[in-house]
Order: sequence, then C-alpha cells, then structure tokens
Amino acid sequence: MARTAVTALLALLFAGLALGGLSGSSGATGGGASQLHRVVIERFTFQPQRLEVRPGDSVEWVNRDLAPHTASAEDGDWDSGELSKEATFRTTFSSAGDFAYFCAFHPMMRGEIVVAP
Ligand SMILES: [Cu+2]
Repeated sequence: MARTAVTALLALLFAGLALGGLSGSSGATGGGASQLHRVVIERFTFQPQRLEVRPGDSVEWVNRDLAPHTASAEDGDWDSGELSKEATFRTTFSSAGDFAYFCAFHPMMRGEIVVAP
C-alpha cells in the first residue's frame, strides 16, 4: 500500500537523520542548541514509534485522532493526561536513556524516546 511505502520512506529518512546527527556530533560536546521534536498520534499509533533525541531536547506529541489518547511514561516520570483531538503535550528529556511510553487508554499503543548524546 502507498501508506506503507511512505512509512518505510519516513523510517529511512529518520534513520538517515539519526546517523547524520551522530557522525556530525564527533568532537562537539554540548555545543548544540536543544531541539523540539514532534510525535504525531494518528490511527492509534505514535509516529515515529521510535524517536532519537539529544539530552536537553524536547518532544511534543499532538493527537490527530478523534479518539482521545495519552503519552504516558512507563516509569511514571511524565504523563500527558488525556489529549483530545489536536491537543499537544510537551516534555524535555535531560538525561540519556531509553524511555518507553504508552497510551493509557489503548495500552497496545507503544512508543519509545531514545535519548543519546
Ligand atoms: Cu490511545
């Protein structure tokens, strides 16, 4: 399906950006400005499902579904609460690690933020 192809292309694009970011970071320690990344909640999925960011970066979730969703950290550190359509939630990741999260209303909806220097 076309949508699958687009998703695959996006995944490749994100992988390329991640690799480019890593190679570009050699020798630079903490000089970069923090960035804002976006996760779109659409059709009961988090897109991208796995997002790589740098320490100090922020991530914003936006719900494009009619159904309400949440973005809730598995370790309980943060929780968007109920996000109605077009509602957003933003949090900042200051330390490195893998942070799994899910939707409290639809626990099969899972995502991951990977914070790597
Ligand atoms: Cu949900």
